[in-house]
Amino acid sequence: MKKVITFGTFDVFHVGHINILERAAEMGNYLVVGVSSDQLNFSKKNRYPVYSEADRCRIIASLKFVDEVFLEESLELKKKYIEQHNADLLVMGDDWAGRFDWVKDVCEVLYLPRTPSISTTEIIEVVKNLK
Ligand code: C2G
Repeated sequence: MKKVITFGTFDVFHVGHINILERAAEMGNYLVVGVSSDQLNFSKKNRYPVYSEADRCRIIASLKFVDEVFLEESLELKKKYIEQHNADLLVMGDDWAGRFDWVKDVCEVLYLPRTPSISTTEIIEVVKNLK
């Protein structure tokens, strides 16, 4: 059995999120997703997500190719989360390329290409400018 783990905020859920989660799931037999907490998001991006962490976890947990969801409280705890879940492979989008290579002693690390032309930030801007 190959366990895959991935992390993200998944705020204002969109097709780019589906694409990476689906591709991550295809890399193994079991997919665990660490959803960034509201607090972690604030510390990274200086704003709270539009959707609460409870709602974001519920959305991700409802996907047919996701087996398990937990809350990611800190980027520095990545190795601990990987070990706790016995993950064999960490998958991230390539906007994070190289940034998690430091966990390579506990699991494989793979960066997949992001889906072009879609992001939560862009959706927020489009909605703001709707007349
Ligand atoms: N993603 C993608 N294509 C997009 C947008 C996002 O493939 N057009 C991927 C990102 O590369 C990431 C995942 O979707 O792997 C989640 O993206 P975000 O919600 O933006 O996650 P982020 O805030 O970068 O949090 O510990 C890592 C962090 O929690 C990642």
